[in-house]
Amino acid sequence: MSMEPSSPAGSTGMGSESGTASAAAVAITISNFEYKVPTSVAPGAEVTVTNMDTAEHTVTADDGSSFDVEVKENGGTATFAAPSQPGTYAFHCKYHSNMHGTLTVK
Ligand SMILES: [Cu+2]
Repeated sequence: MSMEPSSPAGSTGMGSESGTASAAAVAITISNFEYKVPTSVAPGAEVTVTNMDTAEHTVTADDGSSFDVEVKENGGTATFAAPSQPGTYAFHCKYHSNMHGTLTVK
């Protein structure tokens, strides 16, 4: 019973038809101590992070300044603005040093 359906609530569409916020809204999901990150996000896009784990996590840019949010456990969310400069931004969790991800802005 631990397998999730592959696409529970439309964060993976390639711009097919999903309504209002066309290019801006993107989502990162944290579950099982792993980040699930979109392939890329637009510069300055609003990124919503949802934490499905039972431990609190953070999304903290390795460069220490691009973004840094804490995300409460059990479905908590946090929002940050993607960097305005295109590039590849590595990030990590402050609490779990084995958690890493990459945000590609372009
Ligand atoms: Cu963590």
